[in-house]
Amino acid sequence: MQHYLRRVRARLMAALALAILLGPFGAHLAHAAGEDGYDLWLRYRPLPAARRAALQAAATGIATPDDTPTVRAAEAELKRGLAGLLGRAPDTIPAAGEPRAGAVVLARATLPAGLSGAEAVRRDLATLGAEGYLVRSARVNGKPVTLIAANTDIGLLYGSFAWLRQLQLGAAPDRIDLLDKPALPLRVLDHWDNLDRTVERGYAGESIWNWWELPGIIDPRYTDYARANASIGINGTVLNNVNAKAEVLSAAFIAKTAAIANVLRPYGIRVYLSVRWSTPLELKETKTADPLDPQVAAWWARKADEIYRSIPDFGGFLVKANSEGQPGPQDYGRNHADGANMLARALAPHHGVVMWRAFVYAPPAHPGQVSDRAAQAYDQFKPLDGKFDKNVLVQVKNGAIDFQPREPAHPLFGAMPDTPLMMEFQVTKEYLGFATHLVYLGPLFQETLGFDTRAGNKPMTVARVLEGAQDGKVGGIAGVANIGSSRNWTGSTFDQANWYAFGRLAWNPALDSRAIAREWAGQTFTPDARVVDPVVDMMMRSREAAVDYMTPLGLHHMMGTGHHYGPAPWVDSLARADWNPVYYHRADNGGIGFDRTASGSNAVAQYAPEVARRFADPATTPPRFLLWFHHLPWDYRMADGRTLWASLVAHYDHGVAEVDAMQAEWQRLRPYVDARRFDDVAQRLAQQRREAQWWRDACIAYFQHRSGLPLPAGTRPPAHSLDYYKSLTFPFAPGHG
Ligand code: GCW
Repeated sequence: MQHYLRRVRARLMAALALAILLGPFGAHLAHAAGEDGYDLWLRYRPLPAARRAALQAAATGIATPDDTPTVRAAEAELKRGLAGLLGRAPDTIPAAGEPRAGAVVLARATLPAGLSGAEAVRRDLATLGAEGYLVRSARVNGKPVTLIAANTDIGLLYGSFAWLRQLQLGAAPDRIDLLDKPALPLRVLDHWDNLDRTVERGYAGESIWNWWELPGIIDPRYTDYARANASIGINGTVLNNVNAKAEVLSAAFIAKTAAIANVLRPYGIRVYLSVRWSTPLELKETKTADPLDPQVAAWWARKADEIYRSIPDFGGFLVKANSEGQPGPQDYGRNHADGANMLARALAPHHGVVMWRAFVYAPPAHPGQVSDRAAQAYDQFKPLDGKFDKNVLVQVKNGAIDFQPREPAHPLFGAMPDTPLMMEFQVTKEYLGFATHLVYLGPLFQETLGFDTRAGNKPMTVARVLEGAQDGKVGGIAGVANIGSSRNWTGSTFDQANWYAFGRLAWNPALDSRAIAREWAGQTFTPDARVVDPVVDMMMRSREAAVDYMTPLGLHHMMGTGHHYGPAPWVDSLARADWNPVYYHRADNGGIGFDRTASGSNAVAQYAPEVARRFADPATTPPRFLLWFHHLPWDYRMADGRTLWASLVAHYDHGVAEVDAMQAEWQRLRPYVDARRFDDVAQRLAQQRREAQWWRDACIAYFQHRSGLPLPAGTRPPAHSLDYYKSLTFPFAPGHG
């Protein structure tokens, strides 16, 4: 009892200290003793008193245009947001009524009579396209209002979310002046969710799609999913795993999909399905799945008609074909374009698209053969450039191997000028510590989007390629979702930031990942700089930390077999050579690294000549990609004078030290963060610290065994023997397909 009272007293003291420390932004944290994270970045906690007064005057009512589901969604969000920020929701002003002073006026195309600066607004609207918006302070017949204007309903919804974001971040209402539109038309989440609700590479519980109960039972969570996505501009979702089942195209599942589409539609989100190449064959409705067989094409056309009858705005199909055992057109001697175009023709009359994945690689002819997996997608797709129908997008993973902690950008981004490309990022952290490790992916996304592929002798970033800067072929961005049914959606607080950053960069690939982190932290915790600064600092160093304690200097694919949890650089016995970590690092007593120059696989030649030249020479290859492109002796001299061996060990040590620093930084935030989220993050960081040490120790033990070299002076020896690390097994690790 005494113990209990002591604890209560300690909590009260902590709350008091919190209120004093936080000053203006304290109110909304002090009462939030335990947040469960369900609200994501849409928390709308009460503003500090001074800010509240200003907003009160600027939110006396909401005037909306005619009643559509999307306008209703915008109005509902504004009310919800303002109710939270102010403590009361404003009234709706009927469309016919003249806006009162302090009204929030939603204007779609038709501007209110008596609007100041109407000409400028009209000019701006003309630049905003179908999804853009503007938000600014204006006057209607002399009365001050906040104007949210767009050409379409969805623009109004995006504008409403953007305004609320600024308010949550503490902006003064009369200073908010926004003009924005997305750079890319397709901003899509790919769910690797199976129809039995397991999630391939999912670390946040089971799938949010309750297929069994659909379409009769609609989980209100679908609406919150739509709100969260619309708030960052995501406008498409692929509901099921790319390792797809034929049944998803049965009438029963089309009805379930339609029920989800109905919930998402007002939020501007289209649904897509992953389809299995052999579906008609497996459903026993055709005798073959050959794309050039007219019966097969007719089947897909009928299936498309059937889908569009219940989902008129269905987005289209995502396809993984002839990849990792999935069937595909090559089974019939056809190529990827034959397959994609057949499906594209079934969808074209309905304005649907095919997102055809370029993630393909075949087994080497014999073990040990240097058929570089990194080179295979290019080899298969480059010759097909220009051969795809207009409504096909080729979806390319950010790097040529597989969502590693670091990869150079995929060479296909610089090699398909006549094909619209989609970026595929992985938001779920299959290779980056699952939902346990704090790894903010913003810098990884930004690094790839900013990679200069070169066009002729001019700069051409991957982002500009996706935007069609080179040739007008506009693409899109997809992210493999990290969302599940855990209460906080993503399994951990900081993994919410990866969903957020993905959406923001899909909207505008030129955004800065640090600025995005600031936005996210300000909304997720508090805009107080005493919290935002250290949180953002932790986030910004976190990805490099993971690279360092897992796969520094361009190493890749050394994770445990199947589940991809933890280090396993020693694995050399899997059926396919290119599934074994030893295939990728090639460490022996002579050296380490994959030679992708002319003396090796020559994959480097798949980049534009200027880029290839830089990567072909170890001296001009950035250290972060060194062992990706080169096999080098252990005593190779790095630019800083250290040997490669000493540098490798130092990177491992630095990675672990960075987690120490992140832990210490988080501890200092204890007074500012509600206990529930604070404790959860602290526990995860402690686990990350243990796993970082394990990675470091196991890899150093193994590479020392390969190199036969002594540890550099002053290096702490691994805690256990190499045999110990090799003996660890992990049955039931999550996310394993
Ligand atoms: O990253 C790998 C994963 C598989 C995945 C595959 C792919 C969906 O380990 O789980 O399958 O890539 O992207 O198709």
